[in-house]
Amino acid sequence: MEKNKVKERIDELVRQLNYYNYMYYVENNPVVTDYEYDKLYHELVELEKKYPEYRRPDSPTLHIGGQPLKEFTTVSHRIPMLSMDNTYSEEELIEFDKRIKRGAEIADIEYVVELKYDGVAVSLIYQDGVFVRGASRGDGWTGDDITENLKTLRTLPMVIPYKEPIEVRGEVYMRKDSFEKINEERKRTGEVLFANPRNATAGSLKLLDPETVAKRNLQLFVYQGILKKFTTHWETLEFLKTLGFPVNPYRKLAKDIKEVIAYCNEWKEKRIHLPYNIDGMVIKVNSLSLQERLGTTSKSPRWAVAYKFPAEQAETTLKDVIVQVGRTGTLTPVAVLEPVQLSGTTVSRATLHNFDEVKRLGIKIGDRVFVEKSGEIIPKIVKAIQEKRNGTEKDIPVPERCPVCHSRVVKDEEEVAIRCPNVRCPAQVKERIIHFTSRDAMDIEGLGEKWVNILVDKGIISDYGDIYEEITYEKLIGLERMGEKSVKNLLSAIEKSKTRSFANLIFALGIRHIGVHTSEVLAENFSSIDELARADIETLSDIKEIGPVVAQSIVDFFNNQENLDVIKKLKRAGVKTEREEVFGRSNKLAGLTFVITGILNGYTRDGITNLIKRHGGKVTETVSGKTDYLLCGKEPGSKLDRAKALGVKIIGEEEFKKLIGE
Ligand code: 0OW
Repeated sequence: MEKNKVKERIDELVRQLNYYNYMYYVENNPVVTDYEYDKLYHELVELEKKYPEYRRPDSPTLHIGGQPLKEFTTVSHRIPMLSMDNTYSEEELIEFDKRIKRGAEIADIEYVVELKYDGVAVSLIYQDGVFVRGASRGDGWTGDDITENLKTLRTLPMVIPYKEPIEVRGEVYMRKDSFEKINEERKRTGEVLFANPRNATAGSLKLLDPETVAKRNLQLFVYQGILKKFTTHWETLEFLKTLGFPVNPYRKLAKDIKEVIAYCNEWKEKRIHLPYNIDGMVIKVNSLSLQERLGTTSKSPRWAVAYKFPAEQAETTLKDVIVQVGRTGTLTPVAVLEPVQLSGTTVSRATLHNFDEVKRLGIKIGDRVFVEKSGEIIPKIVKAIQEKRNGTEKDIPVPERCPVCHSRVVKDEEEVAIRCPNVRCPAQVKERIIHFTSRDAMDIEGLGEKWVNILVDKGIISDYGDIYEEITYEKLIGLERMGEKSVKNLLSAIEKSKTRSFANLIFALGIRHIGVHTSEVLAENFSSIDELARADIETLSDIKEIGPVVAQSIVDFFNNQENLDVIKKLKRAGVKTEREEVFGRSNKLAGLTFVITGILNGYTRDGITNLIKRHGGKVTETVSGKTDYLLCGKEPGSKLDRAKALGVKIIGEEEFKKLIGE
């Protein structure tokens, strides 16, 4: 294709794909199938690779995220990003309205009422219609330059059909379902959970690697446009929508404060049906010239207020505080409550997150307390009702010793958590072995929580190295509910686990902060456990995606003699502690392109991708004429139909293993 045809094709593809994205993400109304979209997207990626000079600043391929930063630069807001005064009742709203009328000496004030998205405020600057800078609100005057991270938001337009300088402000937020999914993944990989979608959003925008941000499925609603074109806020929002910005459809032009109050009450009930959290409503004077005249105080505008919904609260008694010890030794206080009804569920537990929180709340055992379920999934204690104390309440001491093994606890300087440092603590021993045998680790069928607890309590195993040396036919057959068949199954599952992939083994070790993905990154960069154990902080930090906290955690793990002793047991038992490719990186798949669909038995998606690459093959997302093999697992997706239609060879896991001589 000659050059000008290529440029035309790229322009056409970008226009089409951006329109499909807008309809899918902003209007929630997809106009093409995923496969149609993938095909065009794949064509654009290939053309941009061949003709980088024609890559456009508004190309949808920019949403995948650029290179990781070492740190954020600080930028200042030309106009400070102020927060708002809060109101909590109709009376306060009426008071606000009276104040405006006095200040403006006008009898009738028109307001715009918007939802108050519970996220993180950002500023977006466009020059000549191109997104050039994105910043966090920070303290209102200066914030972090998070342009690269914001480019990963599918709902943020990279280019707009407006060439004058314009700044747009909005709220980045996370949908409730994305929040659930991310916390499930973090639970599986032993990472600290996010308390609510807002924290998850703030944590995600603080990441230095945009590719990781892109996986957090962050969304955006814009709520303000700073440009000299209109006389009212309402027109500005309408205009922003025509430029392609995601403007929330739920907003009201209220002719007086009565209509404002009615709209707020309407949403107090309706908000639980929204796919994202709102923590109130925002009320703004509609006239921009009146906004200008009213001006701002040092921290907030006089022409806007937030109306906060009263969070669902209930009163009950704090009966006890128990301390849970997790796999990595973290001690977490949990409140045991007198069961109470709260937004449709019976609540008898509330998380206290950590002991700093216990101190901040100043709660005592026996207290009457208010519990609340606002954005969080797990209810939290908001305050102790001190005036109801009768002197019998008991202080909650910060534990000096682990409740399970009585070792002296340690406090992590960079975290508020306190931990039991004893790797032999029974609570940690059990949690670590359960983690070791779990699906994404060594995947030992039949050795889950129940049997690990039995075998540890009977003193048969005390670390995951013992699994291979101490679990014998004789010891098992004597246990109740362990018949001949299940003994045989368990022993063969243990045997089979010795050849799990190197990445699975790294994950199975249970090093703090190391999840499934980081394990695969490490498996890519080190060829054996010994080599990983020798790595120092610099070597580890040089690896993309390995930050200083993770690097330190790895070094600490291998500096602990107990851990090295357990690894010796694994080696003695013949567990593979080297990367597969040490048994032969090959060119068996050189020049071959694979697409993967469905669930594969022995591999995660990243694992199989890396394996194909190690044997010289290529992996792409969409089936096309260039695809040599479709590697098909259980419950294949639409790619299977596509492969059949194109006559692409379809193979399963076994044929694939033959291809690489496994
Ligand atoms: N979170 C929101 C929201 C909104 C600004 C304009 C000047 C003062 C408030 O939904 N819908 N509208 C505004 O308007 N602000 C919002 O959130 C604020 C921004 C900074 C702190 C809050 O998150």
